[in-house]
Amino acid sequence: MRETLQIPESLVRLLRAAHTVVAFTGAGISAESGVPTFRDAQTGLWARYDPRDLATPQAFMRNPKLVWDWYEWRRSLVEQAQPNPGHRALAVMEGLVPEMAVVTQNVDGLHQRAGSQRVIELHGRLGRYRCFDCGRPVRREEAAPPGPEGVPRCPHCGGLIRPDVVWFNEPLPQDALEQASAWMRKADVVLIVGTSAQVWPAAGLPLEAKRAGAVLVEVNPQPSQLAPVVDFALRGPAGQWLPALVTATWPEAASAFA
Ligand code: BV8
Ligand code: ZN
Repeated sequence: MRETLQIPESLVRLLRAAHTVVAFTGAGISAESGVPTFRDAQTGLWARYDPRDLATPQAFMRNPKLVWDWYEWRRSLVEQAQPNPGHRALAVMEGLVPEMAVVTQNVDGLHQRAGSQRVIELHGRLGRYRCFDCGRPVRREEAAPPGPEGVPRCPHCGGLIRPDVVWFNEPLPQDALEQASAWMRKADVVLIVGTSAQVWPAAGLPLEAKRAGAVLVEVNPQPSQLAPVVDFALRGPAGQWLPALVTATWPEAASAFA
């Protein structure tokens, strides 16, 4: 029998009284779906690469096929993955609070597949592509055949196509960042789930919420860089603690996890 996860009564009261809830998520919420986090050693043929050396425009210019293949590998991992109870708990919560948004650093689309309606993707999305040169969105099926670099090309200008994700040293999509910031400033409770909070400017968003008076709750087996400023820490896997949090706060929703 799994030990019952004790949710502090004060947190239950705060969540029940909350009007606006924001979930700020990172790779850790998808770990229980079998999608490796950035901090985990990468598996198989990618074990010898540090993601931060691959997720840059410089890496793509230096070796387009290596970066392309790495993203295609991750895209196949994600397509085989299923949302886990952590993703589903956030989707259930969205129907139980007056208003809620998920602000995610993840590019795996698992929040949407779990049923979350309002998801703000700060770092783009696997499986979506754009031209490295002219920037136009390019659907995989309309891409021109690969050139000598072994990467499909843009049907408009012949440039290389690339995953539509935000690489290091690239700006975040302005509209996503502004929407995320607006949600953080009006949040009553922010759930910080599965992120080491080392990547900026995303990691600064929960601090905006705190400055505006939000209560911060961290759900993570390890303390993140935001641990010193959170009000509650649920030290364990999101796949266990988020369902426990929803069930403790809204007992009528328990059937969602039966
Ligand atoms: C930019 C998409 C400027 C691609 C990603 C200020 C200070 C310091 C540095 C900077 C700064 N401002 C900018 C920088 C540089 C850089 C940066 O932040 N560097 C860091 C490394 C120091 N930032 C940038 O380059 C950003 N761009 O600022 O541009 C600019 C402006 C104008 C014009 C030109 C330029 C762009 C950053 C975005 C990079 N793209 N992803 C892809 O996916 O391939 S980042 C990528 O890594 C993820 O999206 C994510 O954001 C990050 C990984 O972080 P996490 O999600 O937190 O995952 P991680 O593995 O780290 O941690 C997992 C956590 O889960 C752990 O805590 C673990 O304990 C926990 N966990 C594990 N299992 C579970 C669990 N939790 C719950 N349940 C479990 N079961
Ligand atoms: Zn193009």
